[in-house]
Amino acid sequence: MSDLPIYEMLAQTFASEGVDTLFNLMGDGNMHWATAMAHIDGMRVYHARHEHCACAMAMGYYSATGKTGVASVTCGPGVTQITTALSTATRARIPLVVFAGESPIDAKWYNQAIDQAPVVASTGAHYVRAHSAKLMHEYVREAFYVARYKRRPTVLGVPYDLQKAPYAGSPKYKPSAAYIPAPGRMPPNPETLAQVVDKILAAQQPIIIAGRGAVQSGAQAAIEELAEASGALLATTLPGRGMFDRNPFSVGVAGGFASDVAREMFAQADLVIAIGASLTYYTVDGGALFPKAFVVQIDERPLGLRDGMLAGDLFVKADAKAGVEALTHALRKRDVGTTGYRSEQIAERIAKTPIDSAEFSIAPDTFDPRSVITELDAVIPKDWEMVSGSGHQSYFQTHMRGRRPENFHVLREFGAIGNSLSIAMGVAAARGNGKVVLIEGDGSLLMHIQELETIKRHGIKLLICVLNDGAYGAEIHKLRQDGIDDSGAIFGRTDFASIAKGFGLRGTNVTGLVQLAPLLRDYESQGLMEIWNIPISDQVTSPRMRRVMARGHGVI
Ligand SMILES: Cc1ncc(C[n+]2csc(CCOP(=O)(O)OP(=O)(O)O)c2C)c(N)n1
Ligand SMILES: [Mg+2]
Repeated sequence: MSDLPIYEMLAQTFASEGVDTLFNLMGDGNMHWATAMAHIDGMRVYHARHEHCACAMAMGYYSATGKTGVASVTCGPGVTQITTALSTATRARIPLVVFAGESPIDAKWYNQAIDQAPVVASTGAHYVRAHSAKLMHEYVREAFYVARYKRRPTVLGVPYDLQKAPYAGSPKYKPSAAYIPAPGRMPPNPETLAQVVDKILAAQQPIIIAGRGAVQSGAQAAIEELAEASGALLATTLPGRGMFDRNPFSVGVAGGFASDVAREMFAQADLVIAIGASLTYYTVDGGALFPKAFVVQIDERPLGLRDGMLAGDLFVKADAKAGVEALTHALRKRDVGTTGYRSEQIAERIAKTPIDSAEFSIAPDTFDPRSVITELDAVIPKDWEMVSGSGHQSYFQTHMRGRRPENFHVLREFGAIGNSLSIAMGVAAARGNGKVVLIEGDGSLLMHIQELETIKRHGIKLLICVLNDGAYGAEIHKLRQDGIDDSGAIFGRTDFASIAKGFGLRGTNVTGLVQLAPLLRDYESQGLMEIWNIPISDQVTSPRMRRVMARGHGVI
């Protein structure tokens, strides 16, 4: 038995897990531990203004670094505040560990007491009830093991009186890494591959969709080779976007956000090969994107049933890169020269068809969001980190070109607004070079605007571009379609430049798109976060919104 209080020992175990950055909001339940964390050499602790935001920052930190995100909240209200962040992390399969206090184990009554485990369980996250002074190492290890290996967010609940007791367990901590199998790349089954080769040889119009698993496996070059060998066009999921932007046979993103030409090509497809893509409801646009295609899925973890739909017709369980290389090899052995979907005419159609050619009348002093994105795409260097906001405006930024999927950060799996400012802060904290841009809607940004104070206090540098339609755009378009009063979703265009200045930061209300290039030079030449408040038309509806409205809402 040592004299070290449990909270000190727990901080050391987090450091042993490789944690170097913590996003925190203090209360009784976590303040001793968080202070001990701050005293660890090299540990960076960011103190947020809302617990939800602390968790979302940790998620952004993961998105930028691949390391487990770590946040901390107090017991009771600290935990109830984070249910949206946990639900988002669960759906996005983000390794996140949240150190939460629990109400004192020896108290007869405590005003913040709540049964935390079922609150956390309802979000799909894992809860570790740390009630034994002896088993503290096991608890921390379990939290990191579940977060990392099962890719499931985990909340560690430690009663705060117990945290002050002396630690009674073994002195040496064995980190979770020792318990995480590293089986290497899984090769595909040759018999299943032979069936895929048959399908490719019989296909006239094959399309490949590559997803996050393909990015993580480093499969991009191998996929382009397979596409060439099989005559397939190329597409990506939203998290994989940008992967093939330089390839003339790439149609960009698949799914609800797909361009006109991508939809046209998918409508004719007779074979779709999904690689490292789980084929969510959104990727297949609820089943409407490629109704005629036979679907092959190459994935380490094929799901079969996905979002209430049959995900594929033939499943190859394999690592994306290993599976694709083996498939190209098998195809080359049998190929008699397939051209598939590829021709000069197709490449020309892809190059020349506008993403969306619908016309709208744009009120004076506002901009077409499509022109705004084109200008931002030209002005913002291609290697900067791009964080995607939510709401209706998020469609437009999807069509920025020539950027790597690793530089896009999009965590929208739970469909909640209000996360992206914090996610961008986590990315910016990880990068520390100011080359981080958040493109966000006005409503979503206002939901947690208090974090501008955190930005100022910690000197976090990022650029925020607000596509400001003065409304909850996602709602007004649907209300208008149904002929219902839209005034409850219209608020007027908030003056974000003044808000930024009020927090001691920089802001500009943009009046002409020609301002953006000099504004970027200005932003780069100094050290503060900056907001560009760009008024956009509330008339321009995205093709996705138009289709959703035509179908009568349903799931969007
Ligand atoms: C937490 C949460 N509350 C409410 C909603 C419903 N909702 C979806 S989009 C949206 C409007 C977002 O407005 P803004 O950020 O300005 O983006 P816009 O749609 O105007 O482009 C709302 C209220 C939601 N998705 N999540
Ligand atoms: Mg808006």
